[in-house]
Amino acid sequence: MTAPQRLVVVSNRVNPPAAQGEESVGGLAMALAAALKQYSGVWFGWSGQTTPEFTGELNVVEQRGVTTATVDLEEIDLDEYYNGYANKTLWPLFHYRTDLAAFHRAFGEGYRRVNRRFAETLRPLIQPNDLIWIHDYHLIPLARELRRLGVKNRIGFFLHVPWPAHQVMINLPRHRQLVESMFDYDLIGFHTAEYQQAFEEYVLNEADGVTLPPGRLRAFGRTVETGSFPIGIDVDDFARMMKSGRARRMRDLMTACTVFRHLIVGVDRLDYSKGLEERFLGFETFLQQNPDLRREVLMLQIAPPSRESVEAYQEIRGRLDALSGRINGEFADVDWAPFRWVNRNYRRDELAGIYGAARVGLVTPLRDGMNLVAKEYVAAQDPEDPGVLVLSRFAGAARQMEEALLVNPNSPEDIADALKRALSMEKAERVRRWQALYENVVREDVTAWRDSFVAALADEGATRQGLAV
Ligand code: GDG
Repeated sequence: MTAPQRLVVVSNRVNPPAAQGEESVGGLAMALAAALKQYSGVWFGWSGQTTPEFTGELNVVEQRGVTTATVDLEEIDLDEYYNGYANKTLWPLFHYRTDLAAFHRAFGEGYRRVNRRFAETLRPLIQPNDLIWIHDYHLIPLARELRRLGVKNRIGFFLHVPWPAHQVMINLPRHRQLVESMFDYDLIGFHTAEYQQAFEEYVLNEADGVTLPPGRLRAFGRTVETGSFPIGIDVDDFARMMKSGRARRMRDLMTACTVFRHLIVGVDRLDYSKGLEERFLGFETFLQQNPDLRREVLMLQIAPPSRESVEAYQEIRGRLDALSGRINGEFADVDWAPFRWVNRNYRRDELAGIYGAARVGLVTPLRDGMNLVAKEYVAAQDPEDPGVLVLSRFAGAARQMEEALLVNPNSPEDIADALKRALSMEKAERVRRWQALYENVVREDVTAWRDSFVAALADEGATRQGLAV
């Protein structure tokens, strides 16, 4: 594909992929880096560092063919914007945890300030024909700030988390202002049609909006195009990784330590949205209800810590430590324990090996924009003898992965039933379900996601209407 335009990617953190063999940062970073190579351009965001006083000084680096431009933020920005409005207000709210959402004016001010700072720092890098692609809930009002500075380029936004139902969204103070700022984009992408519809419902109900088919919404005197673009994994890279020495060794190791037993695996960032407590209770219920199967399973939950400076994340760790201890205390024997709870980060190739050795992939978030672990688990299976994916119906991935065993992640009994069913499933059914799942993982991979979004954003036929610039 020849691409005349440059792409400017903006996200809170900038993570170009590491060189082959090193620990890499995941499919999304790979896809964005690949997009930048294809289109040329720049990836802009926060450096991850703080500075006593914001200067807007850019650190521009060429890393493995990708140009990154990063900026330091002040400590107060970190508190109010990143740990504050992004991770204590929007993240819990968009994951339906209104009980955990903190609403402080200072957070909102910090969020606006950082979005303004990002816009002012980014502005000089933008050339007239660039496509600008902004990512995620940290940067929702960035287009508005860029428009204020006179930027007329096409700007797209992709939301990696769910867009919540209307009644949940209106818990946010000044929700209308936030949504109004989204009408400065040309294109807004969601993972699923359900989130897209929830956004539309908000706009129709709260902003007297109207729908203008296909996929267009008019409100606040402006028109925006919306679409669903389900993100996927880098299937080719994953297949290469599965063949690596480290993946094979890890697979062999896990197979060796589960002789005569089936491995059930969960891999998640340690986050309350991932349904870990309910999952642990589901496994405990399974052990209680199936004494005859107890010695036939080992559950491994890998959960590297994340966002450790947010209190809700510290608290969940304590509760999970206690629960895992209780499960092993209740069911372990002198020569055997049913549960392994591991709080560290593994290399991606090692994770691939672990997935490959597991008879069950247990992926039960209470809410999740998409969930890439479900797709990685499927990609890692042996086509001749695949394992079974047990998946929350509240993950965006459930919309594409209906051949998984779909469960209500809030119900330990539902999880226990699905585990029993997965463990006793005949090979023919496992193969049939896996084939359908794998087909989808391959078809809707990260390249398809990237290309369909960029094509929609670049679509010259879609002219911006009513922009306030
Ligand atoms: C957000 C949305 C959406 C996990 N542990 C380790 C490790 N991981 C990797 C997994 C997977 C990634 O992290 C997690 O991706 P998810 O999609 O499951 O979840 P979030 O981090 O919450 O991502 C989500 C996604 O954005 C993309 O739009 O799907 O809904 O919440 O790739 O493998 N990677 C390594 N070591 C670990 O220990 N290396």
